[in-house]
Amino acid sequence: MSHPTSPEIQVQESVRREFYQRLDSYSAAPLWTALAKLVTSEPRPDYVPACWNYAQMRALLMESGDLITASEAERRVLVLENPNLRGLSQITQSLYAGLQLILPGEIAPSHRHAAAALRLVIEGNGGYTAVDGERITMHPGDFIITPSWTFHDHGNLGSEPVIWLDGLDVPIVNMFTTSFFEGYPQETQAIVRPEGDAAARFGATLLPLEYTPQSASSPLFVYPYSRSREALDQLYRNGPLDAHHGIKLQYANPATGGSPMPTMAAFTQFLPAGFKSENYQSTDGTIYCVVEGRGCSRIGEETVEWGPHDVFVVPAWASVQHQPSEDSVLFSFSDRPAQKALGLWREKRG
Ligand code: GTQ
Repeated sequence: MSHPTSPEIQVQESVRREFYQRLDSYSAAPLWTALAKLVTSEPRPDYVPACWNYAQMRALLMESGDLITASEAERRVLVLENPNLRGLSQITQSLYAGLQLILPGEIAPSHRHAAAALRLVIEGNGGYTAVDGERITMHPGDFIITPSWTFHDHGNLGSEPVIWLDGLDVPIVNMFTTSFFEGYPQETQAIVRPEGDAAARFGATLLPLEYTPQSASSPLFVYPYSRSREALDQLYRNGPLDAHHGIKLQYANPATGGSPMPTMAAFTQFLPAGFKSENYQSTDGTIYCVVEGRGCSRIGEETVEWGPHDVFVVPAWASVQHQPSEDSVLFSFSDRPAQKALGLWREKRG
């Protein structure tokens, strides 16, 4: 059934243009010239696939260490800006990413904000972050969360630089114009629980008696790499591999089974050497960080080559195919839970 069409109005294009100009002075515009760009038949991100080479970024980060202290900078971070979103501090249209450096003896002062943060520890031992009154020692590969409005400060008690990847939902918070920020009265927050307390309460497949979640975020702040690596390894040995994802797991809030924070999901996956994943698309643009291994990924029409600690972006709805040349572990994060909560998330296999 086709719609009955009304006869076309014969009118000169210049007459229409003159009308559009008059509309403009009333802060109004015709929808019909904008509709196709406004409501697209499928996701059309304004940002592009990109990859940041870790050796290059590390050298720049160390250079920044000679220019400013963590304390003066508040956070000494090199923001990873999508090449098509320069000046916006966005790696995708909804997420922020950066590489943060803390040198031995330094402190990044305590503060809190509406934006939620996640960290993937990249290198160095002796670093810590304190979240909500408890200190967490960082080890390479650990996944750490800083839920919305929790005080957090970072420090380095060791003898080597500590570097991690930050992921924040700042563009989402700003899109909703819901940003708040507050400094803590002192440089470091009061520690009210011994280290490991949250892990004992929530991280041992046990829960406190009659526990009801008090927030939308996980009460567990650190997901140690040793445990997630072991899980990936065992599942690889048990098989089978998923054709699109290899062995892939999502980090979970142990009290709800949901994502660790309401706006961002994080994943870890093992891809054995020589594996070639099948094409996969999803609406959540995803930031990857290579924990171990080497390979390349075809992202739409482009191919990015990656090695240890490189960061790369797969835009929303871009078709992705991973081809590790060595046994590889990829960490990734996206805004999937926010999309799911709004009924918007979609995926396509093959
Ligand atoms: O560690 O609190 O990369 O507040 C950007 C903003 C890190 C942090 C960032 C932040 C932080």
